[in-house]
Amino acid sequence: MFSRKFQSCAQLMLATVMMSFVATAPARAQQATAKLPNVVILATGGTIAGSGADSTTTVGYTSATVGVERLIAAVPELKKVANVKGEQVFQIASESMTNAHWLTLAKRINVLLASQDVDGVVITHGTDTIEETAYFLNLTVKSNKPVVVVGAMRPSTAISADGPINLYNAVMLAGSKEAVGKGVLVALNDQINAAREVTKTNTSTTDTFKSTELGMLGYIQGSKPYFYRQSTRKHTLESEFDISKLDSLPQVDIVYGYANMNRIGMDAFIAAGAKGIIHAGVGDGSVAAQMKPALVEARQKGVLIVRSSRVGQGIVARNGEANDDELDSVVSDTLSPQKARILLMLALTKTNSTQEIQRIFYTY
Ligand code: DAS
Repeated sequence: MFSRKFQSCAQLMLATVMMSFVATAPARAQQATAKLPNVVILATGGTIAGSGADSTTTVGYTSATVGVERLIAAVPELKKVANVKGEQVFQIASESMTNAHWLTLAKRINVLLASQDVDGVVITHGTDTIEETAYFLNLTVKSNKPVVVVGAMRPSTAISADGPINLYNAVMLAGSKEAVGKGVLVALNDQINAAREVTKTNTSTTDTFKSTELGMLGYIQGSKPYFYRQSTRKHTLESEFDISKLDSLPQVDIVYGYANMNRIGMDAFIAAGAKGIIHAGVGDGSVAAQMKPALVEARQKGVLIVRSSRVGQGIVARNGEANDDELDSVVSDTLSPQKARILLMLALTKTNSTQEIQRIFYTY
């Protein structure tokens, strides 16, 4: 069909194209990598780094045993969505998270995000206090770059472990433009939640993280984030809190409300040096008659009182179930007791004024 001469020309051209394709492969790979965002994974432990006796162990496993490099190696697909580097910041079950861990983590994140070589950060974390760490970072990270906190409800050794896909989604989200400026995000189970509202709602199921009535921000589907709302409260760059020079936080404790409660716990916290008390009252932050003298005496000692609620949803109304003007107390708005504790600790690093702290609770 074709002359021999034409065939040899065609073969020569094909060989030339192939050779140039192979020769430029490293540059193209470099170019492709250059296009991917740079995401740092800060590992702190938890179930996502946990291991069980066998593949059916989904409770009664050991948390915080797998290192960050193994977590990354277990998900080679991460390379498709980001250039990833890992740091093992701690290796703990998150029920043991402390204020000191939070200060270390927030300071490290702020150093990383100040670098133009870092586009986003992922924190792998136990699920028990993921909502608290995320909220603390929401108030202390000084960048609008994405910060995504991720965990897992099944250990890495379990059948259908949720850690690998959660980690993949979190890294993708942390490298995405859509997540810029959204505040600290918690991403598990293909859902994107805001740090302020998200909470663990089930002790063991993979769909445990929800923002219940105020709603999650969006979904992750097919390696892409889809946002449908964003938080209306200030966070990250808009936050007035600066922890860069802090090496501790004021002691704030939580008193849980229940029928027939007494003041023993509250008095003990204050005797041990608490500068603030979160009163997690029943209902709309109600104060039992037998507790009122304890609150009055606490205020006389200069201890700041925040009325929160054990209920979990809704606004704790100022001067509703108690006279806050008379008690000189603050209401937590919609913040859970555990998140109200975080905000009060940070507020007390700036002021003891009840009026100022009430403004802070209506702002964040
Ligand atoms: N103990 C839990 C924790 O580390 C395990 C987990 O769910 O991550 O928070």
